[in-house]
Amino acid sequence: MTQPKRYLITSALPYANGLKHVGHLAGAYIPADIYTRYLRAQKRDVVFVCGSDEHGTAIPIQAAKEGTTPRAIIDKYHEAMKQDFEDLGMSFDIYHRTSEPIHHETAQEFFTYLNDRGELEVKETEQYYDEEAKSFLADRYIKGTCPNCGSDRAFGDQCENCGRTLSPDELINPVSTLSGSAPVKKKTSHWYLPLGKHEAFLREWILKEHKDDWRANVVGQCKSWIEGGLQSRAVTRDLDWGIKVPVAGADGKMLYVWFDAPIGYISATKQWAIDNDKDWKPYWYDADTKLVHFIGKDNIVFHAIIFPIMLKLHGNILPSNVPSNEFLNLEGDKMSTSRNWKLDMRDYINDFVKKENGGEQCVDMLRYYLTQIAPETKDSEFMWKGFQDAVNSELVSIFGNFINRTWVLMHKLCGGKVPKLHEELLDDTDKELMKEIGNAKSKIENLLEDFKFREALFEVIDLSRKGNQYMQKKEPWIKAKKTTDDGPQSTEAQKEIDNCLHLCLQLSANLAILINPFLPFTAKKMLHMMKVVEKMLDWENAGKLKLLSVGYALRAPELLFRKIEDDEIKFQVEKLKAGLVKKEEQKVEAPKSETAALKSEIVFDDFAKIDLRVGTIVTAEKVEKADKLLKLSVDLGFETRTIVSGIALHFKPEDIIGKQVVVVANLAPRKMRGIESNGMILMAENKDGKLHFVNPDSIINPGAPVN
Ligand code: B3M
Ligand code: ZN
Repeated sequence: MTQPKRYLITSALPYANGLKHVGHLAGAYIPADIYTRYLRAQKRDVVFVCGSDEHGTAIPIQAAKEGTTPRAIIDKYHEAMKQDFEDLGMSFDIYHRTSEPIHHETAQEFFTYLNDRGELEVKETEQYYDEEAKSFLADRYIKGTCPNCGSDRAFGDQCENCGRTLSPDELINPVSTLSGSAPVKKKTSHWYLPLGKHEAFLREWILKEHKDDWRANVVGQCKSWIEGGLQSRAVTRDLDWGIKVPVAGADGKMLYVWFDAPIGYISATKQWAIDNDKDWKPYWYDADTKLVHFIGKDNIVFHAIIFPIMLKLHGNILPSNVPSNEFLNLEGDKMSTSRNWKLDMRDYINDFVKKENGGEQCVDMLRYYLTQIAPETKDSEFMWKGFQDAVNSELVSIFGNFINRTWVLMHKLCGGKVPKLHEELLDDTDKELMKEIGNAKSKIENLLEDFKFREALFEVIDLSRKGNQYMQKKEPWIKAKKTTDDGPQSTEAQKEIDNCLHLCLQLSANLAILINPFLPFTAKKMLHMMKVVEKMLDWENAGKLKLLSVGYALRAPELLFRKIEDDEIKFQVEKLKAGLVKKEEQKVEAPKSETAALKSEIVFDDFAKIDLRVGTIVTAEKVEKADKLLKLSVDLGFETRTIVSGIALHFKPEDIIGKQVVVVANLAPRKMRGIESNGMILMAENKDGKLHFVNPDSIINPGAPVN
């Protein structure tokens, strides 16, 4: 593997409109932090940037809610988020903010560069305007009735009740949230980025070059977008909060937040370079830089399609990878800020990390659990009981226990010093353990380079498990009885004890190196116990068996992790339930049947039993010896399903990847040709007998309900 010369790692810039929850942390921050810490331990040239996203309508809306100014909102939440990230060990080289002048200049220069070269087009359209407030209305400022579910909690971009993505034009009885009056249509011009012009590039770059090294969910979503037809996207808005469009006469127009926010990665790098007397340019212009964006799945198109087009037009490098995570649910339900079903980072810090509650070890406990359940390929679930189990039966009972036993026995049986290794006495069990230590490094390294953090962490814990098994087999405490029975000195038994503890100590040093990217506070504590300097944690030391020198005196054992008690878990679950804001009771009316039913009539309850969802086909292949069947994997947002479908005579597998379909998602599984099919895809049959997909008229989130 040839190494790139340098790395630029980014985590999505969170909106400065509120505190962020652990779902965010698991998605875009912890994985990036693990990766960066690993690269640093490898002594690679790496810069890790993040910062607050301080523009967009989310900010003035929050300001209105809190009865204050947008400026006050960003100042408040920027500081709060920065602190939370710091408390949870995120090791950004810079945590910047998009309200800084350097960012405004950078974003404006970017826009001007593209505009001057004719890469943007200006178009006139009609948009909703509030005559009382004298203001064009951003999507979020228009409320109305949802055309889909009839709820009156629908906004110009999305219905809060059913989750459907909307455009302002679809709302029934639109009302301005600024003045409460009905908006009128008014002409306005905006700058657009024509994505369609770049289709060939995207096909080549994503669907060919990166089809294997990017995650399937990312490639799948991009494919859906590309196949769905790439529309021009407006990159400016009529707003009074944001970055001014740098064109004479464009008063009242701001850059769209999704135009400026990713440029925030560049301005953060510039600021970092100023602060550290470095040159920022190679990080964004030199092809030998590996740029990696860590994000959540709702940000995929912006980082994998739109921003890369902007970067290409601007002469910058493109991302090498865009590892995106799916969503993290909480105790069986979607995390939601509006319903207050969430665990804020700040709440975890207050309840666990504050000194009296456990301190830094609790940071590592959360980092551990969130990595173990990371929604890398599908949505996953934060369960308080699961957190307790992960801490008590893995961190405490396996990893912590191994380290603790090693230290206690070393003090008891080897005088508190690293004992000698008597090579002539090494048996197969010893050699096996030595081999495992040697192998772990490359195993974990490969997984980390592949962004498989869950598996990598599993390997580290597994190595400590092997340490426990080794010790259990060697039973130095039994041998110790022998030394005292036969006289204390230089017996064969003592030599065996020495060998066992010597190897356990070298393994402990290795574990400190390997756990460091994941649980940095634990690694630090282990360094302290070993009385060695941080340099030992250099990744190149992993796999070595002479990290601790013979005769070196080590400190007394300290427990690495405390247990999580039942009442702590109970308290958290109750707190969560008590805080839940109930969804408004929503009346759902039965649709009237207009055509005479061919099948016998059913009541609404029968219909309501069927759970229809929009899915995206991610893979498709022929089923052996069954010419009508295709085996599909379909992304349903919350999970990816295998579905066997009788459509092989109508479609070639390669032609349907990325297609959106409607899936009967709660159909009992059934086996077809030995393959378990979990659901059914709706197809319409034309009178010529040809099958057609039934699908939404524009690309929407996989998992969206069809009602
Ligand atoms: N602030 C959206 C989000 O927090 C947006 C990310 C920007 S990354 C450049 O999900
Ligand atoms: Zn709705």
